[in-house]
Amino acid sequence: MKPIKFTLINPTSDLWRVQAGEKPRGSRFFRFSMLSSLCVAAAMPPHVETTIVDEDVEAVDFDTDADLIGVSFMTYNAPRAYAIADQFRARGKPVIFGGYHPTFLPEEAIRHADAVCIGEAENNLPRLMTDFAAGTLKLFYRSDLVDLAALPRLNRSLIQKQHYAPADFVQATRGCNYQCRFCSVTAFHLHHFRTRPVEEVIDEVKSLGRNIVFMDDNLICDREYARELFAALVPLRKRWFSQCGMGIAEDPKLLKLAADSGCKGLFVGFETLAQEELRSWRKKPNLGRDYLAIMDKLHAAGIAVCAAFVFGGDEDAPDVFPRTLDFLLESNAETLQATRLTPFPGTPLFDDLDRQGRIIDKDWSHYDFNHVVYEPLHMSRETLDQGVAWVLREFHTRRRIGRRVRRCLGYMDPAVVLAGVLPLNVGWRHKLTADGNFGRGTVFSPAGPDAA
Ligand code: B12
Repeated sequence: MKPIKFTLINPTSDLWRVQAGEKPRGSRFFRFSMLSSLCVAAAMPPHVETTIVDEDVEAVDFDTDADLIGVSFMTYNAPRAYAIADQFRARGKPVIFGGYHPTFLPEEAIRHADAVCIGEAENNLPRLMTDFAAGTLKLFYRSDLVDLAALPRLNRSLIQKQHYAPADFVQATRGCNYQCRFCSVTAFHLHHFRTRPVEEVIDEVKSLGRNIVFMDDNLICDREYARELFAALVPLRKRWFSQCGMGIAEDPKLLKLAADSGCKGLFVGFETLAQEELRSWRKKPNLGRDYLAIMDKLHAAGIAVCAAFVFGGDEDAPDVFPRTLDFLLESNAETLQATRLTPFPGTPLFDDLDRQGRIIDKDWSHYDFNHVVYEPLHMSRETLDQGVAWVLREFHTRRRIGRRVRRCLGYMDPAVVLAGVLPLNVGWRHKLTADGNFGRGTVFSPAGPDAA
């Protein structure tokens, strides 16, 4: 078959996009995974030569001799994806799209592309590329959920590893069986959770470096599977990091097995301290949990926690900011993801707020957790924006980072503290300065006129 040159682009925002010849901006810790692109490349038939261009790392060459352009994007980078596609198509290059945003809004996306891949790439691409070669490309390629056994091997040399977080990224599972109303991931995977055969995951992990990140949505959704995976990881003596539900802390055997198999850090969606909010968001697994006790148990197992909190739900008034900060400091969360509630297209939350006429901004570039795009119930949009910025700023003062790092040296592997917790905290300070949160974080006052 005639070789096909395929350039696959990851668009980014003005803030992080590098110009030709420029070095990537910001900490490499905030550039990671690239699994979307690597999986797309791996799903291509053998006669397709893929080049990956990540705009966080290098500039797009609009004069490329590629036969086909692909663009992978979520909601915040849709406008940039469309601008790139329009420019290529004006030069006669065909463009295909894939990722979260085109999956949820294919009719919008197709106005800028020749074909849209709806859902995962693995089943769609062989069909799409056959049609492309025959000149019979269709507008939409829709896939059933992919069977995760025998996924094609990834060629990690397609990315410039030195510009990304110093770890290897792998998926053992996809999706999550929670039904959270704000979550794009569970909507994308049609509320299903799937696993790869443990032997295949272990085979892949064996070929990689010491630090592994399982880029899974909820690694312990199937506890039996998690036990099997963790047990198989023990002899490999890796350090691993992932994301999972807080239930792991209340399953002592599973937690011990995770720690014994090298788990050093978990991203945990605490989401909110308000029980009513958890109920309305359908985050049932968090209901009634003692968050401080959960944190203590994870720390006692030597596991660092990236605590994720979402602000701006209908239960939140301005006192939510100091209360949540108190929890974060008391529990010694090692890192923080504090976000403004963002109704992504495709989620039940988006449909609810849209129906209520509360979404006031549909400029997709603002769907980056750094803008307020809807009308909150118990505070102004400005207060929500500034309150989140305040929490982020207060959490990342130099004094608090110092205290946090000293405290976690008492219960964690020092190598992980010095090579992970410390640079991540410092990296956040830089990122928050660059994206304006540090500035906006000085405006909110916990006892200000808006405070409850
Ligand atoms: C890694 C990651 C990133 C990386 C992206 C690097 C990269 N390109 O890999 C970084 C750190 C840069 C990032 C940033 C952000 N991210 Co992010 N990210 C993720 C994460 C955790 C994993 C992505 C991944 O590797 N998935 C594994 C691959 C295999 O799955 P996949 O992406 O679905 O890819 C498959 C299909 O979609 C399809 N496909 C994808 N692209 C293409 C392209 C073509 C041409 C084709 C044919 C098919 C195809 O095929 C793939 C294989 O089947 C996801 C969550 C998730 N579970 O996906 C969030 C996620 C995508 N991110 C999200 C968000 C909101 C962001 C931010 C905007 C905000 C934030 N702070 O997190 C920022 C933006 C930062 C900025 N510059 O301003 C949201 C997106 C929601 C939405 N609907 O838009 C997600 C879903 C997490 C969430 N909270 O809900 N992110």
